[in-house]
Amino acid sequence: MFPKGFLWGGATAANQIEGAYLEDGKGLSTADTLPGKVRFKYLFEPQAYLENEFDYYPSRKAVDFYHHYKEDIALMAEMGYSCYRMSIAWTRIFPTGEEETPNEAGLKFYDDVFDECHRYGIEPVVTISHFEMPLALTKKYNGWIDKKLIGLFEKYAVTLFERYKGKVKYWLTFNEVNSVTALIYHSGGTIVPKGENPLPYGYQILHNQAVASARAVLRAHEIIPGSMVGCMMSYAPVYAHSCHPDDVTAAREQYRDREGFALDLFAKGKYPFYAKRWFAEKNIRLDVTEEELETMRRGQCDFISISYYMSLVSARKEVTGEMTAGNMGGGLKNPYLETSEWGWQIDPAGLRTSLNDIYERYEKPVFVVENGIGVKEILKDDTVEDDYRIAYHKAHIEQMEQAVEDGVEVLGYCVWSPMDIVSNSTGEMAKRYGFIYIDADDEGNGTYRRFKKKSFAWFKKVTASNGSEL
Ligand code: BGP
Repeated sequence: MFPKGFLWGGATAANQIEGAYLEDGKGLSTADTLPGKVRFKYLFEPQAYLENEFDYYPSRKAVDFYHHYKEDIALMAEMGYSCYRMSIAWTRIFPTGEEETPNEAGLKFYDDVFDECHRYGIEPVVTISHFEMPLALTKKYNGWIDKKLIGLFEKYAVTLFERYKGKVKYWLTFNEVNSVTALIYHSGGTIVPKGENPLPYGYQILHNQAVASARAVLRAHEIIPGSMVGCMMSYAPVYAHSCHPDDVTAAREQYRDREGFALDLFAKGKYPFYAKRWFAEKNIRLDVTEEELETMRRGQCDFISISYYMSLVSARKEVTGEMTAGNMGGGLKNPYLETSEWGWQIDPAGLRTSLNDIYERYEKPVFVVENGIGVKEILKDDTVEDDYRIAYHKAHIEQMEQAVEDGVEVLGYCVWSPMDIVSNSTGEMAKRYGFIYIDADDEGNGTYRRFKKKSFAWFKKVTASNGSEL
């Protein structure tokens, strides 16, 4: 049984849905430099994104939410959404990140979007930075490796809090912030010089974003009394490959590496007890001040939000076996689980495990802000019979309900995604997550018309029954 007021909705990201990449004063963002299918090919040599001209940039048009937002929000309302998780493009507000005054046309666009949401009683849940930032800050400061970004982010966040006070109560600071130690350009806008060890860069950026996040939490509470500011993590439980004690150790290490370390910074406001050894073994020395540590302590997040797609298997070094892909990287294949066409292991029970583990460790409310399955689909008779998507979400909602029955405080559930949008990791439209099909292909061809899939009517029943009718 889900509690009264449980939030049901869907999630998107500005750079994956809006398009209009230079319209109404918007500046170039790092996401606008990412090409299509080769997008992750250059992930570890991002200089290539700035030096080459590619034939197509999916984020520049995305699915044109910028001009379709009234129609799209009406469709979300028709599915009975009570919340909509979306992100604001920093470059619509501060095109280079350093303007004295914000871009009024950009502020107005999101005013219109929030007003449209409230027309239907939909609560916006706003990600301040979702895998994009002004490209100008990469070019001038090399992104988040420079602590100047902390102040610029605070200025951006305060501008949003002051403008949207009364329209937005729920905020998330950085999308999948634990990805930044791996996706250094993608999440931090920083280019690691060729041949240098990326890890010190990754952990300095994570520190800088933890300080920035804490400052945003403190300012939000000051400007918008009653506001709730969450951190956002890509979360996957890590299972030991066997009961061999060294497999258990390997799983604990991978958990800490993937999410545990970052969660402590944002949800406890401090470095984990094992950090000293962690940094010594990785030969990392951070630039950290006492004042920053104090800010982190005072600016811990109010809740923990997660994307949940899969679980992972970890084993001691000598174990080999079939591998599988995943969000932010895969691992050993789990023989008990099916995978999506992109190799992501489907594990509904892992969601109950994740929610229990997080709540037990941090005793803060948890918000599932992404869960979904990407599938190759073809429109037939103006719809898609996506029974597999209904089965996927039904199974995950059932497990989430078990976590609620266990006593975990879960704030809400947002599917990824209300409609087909640009894939973050592959730049494809072909990896379709939506309950609404969009007629657009990987190269941006199509009518961009919206079509309801079978799951659209199903989700309407879920929201209308507060999750009791699945
Ligand atoms: C998460 C991102 C989302 C979304 C999702 C699906 O990592 O927070 O932005 O993209 O993954 O992944 P993909 O689009 O790569 O299939």
